[in-house]
Amino acid sequence: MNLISIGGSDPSSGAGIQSDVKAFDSLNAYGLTVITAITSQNTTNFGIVQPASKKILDDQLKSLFSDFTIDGIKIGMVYNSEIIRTIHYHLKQLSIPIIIDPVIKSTTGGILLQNSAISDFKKYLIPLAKVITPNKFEAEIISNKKITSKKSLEKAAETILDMNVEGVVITGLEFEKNEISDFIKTKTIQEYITDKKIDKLNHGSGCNYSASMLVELVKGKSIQESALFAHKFTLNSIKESQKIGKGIAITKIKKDETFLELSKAISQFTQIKNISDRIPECQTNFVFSKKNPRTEKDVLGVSGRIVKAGSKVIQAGELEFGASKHVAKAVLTINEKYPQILSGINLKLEKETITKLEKKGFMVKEYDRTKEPKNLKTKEGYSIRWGINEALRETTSPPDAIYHQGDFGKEPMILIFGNSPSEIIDKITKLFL
Ligand code: PXL
Repeated sequence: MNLISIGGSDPSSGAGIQSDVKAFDSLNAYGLTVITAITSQNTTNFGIVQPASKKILDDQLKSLFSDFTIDGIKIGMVYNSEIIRTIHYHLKQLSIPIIIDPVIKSTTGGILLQNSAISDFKKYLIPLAKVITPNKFEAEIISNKKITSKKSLEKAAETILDMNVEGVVITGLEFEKNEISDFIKTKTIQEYITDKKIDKLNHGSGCNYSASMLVELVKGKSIQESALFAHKFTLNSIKESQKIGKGIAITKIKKDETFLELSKAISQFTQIKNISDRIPECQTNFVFSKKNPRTEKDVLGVSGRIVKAGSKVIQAGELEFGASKHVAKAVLTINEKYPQILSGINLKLEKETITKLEKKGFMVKEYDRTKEPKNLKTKEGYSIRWGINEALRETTSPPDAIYHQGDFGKEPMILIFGNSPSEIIDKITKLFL
């Protein structure tokens, strides 16, 4: 995947095109850059801005388009009207995903978009975007509406949506103390993603958000899914941020797709309608293994499991390698025969689930726990290995699900497997929606 970041140079590499190249690289995309302006700044001060001339901007864009297949574009700092119009000229015919992060001011106070350029920004740039990701301050300026409540926020998002974009994500909202939310609006959905706030003043989080969201959009993911991924990616980059200079911390991206993928899928899982009805007495774990796992320590799971809390389902602990025993053991066992299977989840066994799985064309296998050899029953962890191997006998491709009807003191259970957590979410969505 080849992506262009059109934006300013930040010599501290905390934001701007330098930060985007790092974000793209961490997600296995190739990052190309078109520099709109050179800034001088560090982690304490914002210095001066030298905008690129029309001539060099033109030529950078031509050079890239004449050589590479471009799959997606992110636009960040554009500074003035001439730059905006030049970008518009080169991008207006494209049909690839374009994401705009409408940066106006830096955290350290630098001007990234001149006041005089705001009307051209709205007229020429915003309509090129599939998605635009302003923070609250930027959304206020673009929509010309003060945001003081959820209601006024939603109105502002609607105004921006009417500028001919498919989606607006307003990031970094703080309605409740210690919480941070992003608000997504498209023609069909309106939704908040909320997490615990990580209280770290940082440089680079907005850039990380839009860069990671672009990668997901280019993969063909929906705006909603891409935003959820970007939300997790960004929070993680803030969590990992480091004080490299004397001033504010710079976000850091830990290359761990296992973590991000699972975290995103768990969020999706907990939001499925009436999913609490599918959680067994012993609760649920959802796991994702590294490739070629050897032990449970190679398998990421939820330390406190995914639990019922009234009619809601919540993730009751952090994601940790080695956090799951049973579901991890099942995935390790199936992975020995089918190395592509890396993810699994356990759900309450219901007749209806099996009928539906079969009706949808999924491969379902069963084992009978009452037939388990007595000498294995007493050995911790051996039962699952035995059962999964029983169910896999005579299979030549991996089953989508394996279940057992219980035994004395053992709750009936179904496990759903997949190559990745998102594949499992696809299967569950097909089943229960
Ligand atoms: O984070 C927004 C941003 C984007 N681009 C450049 C920047 C900044 C913030 O400082 O300097 C070049």
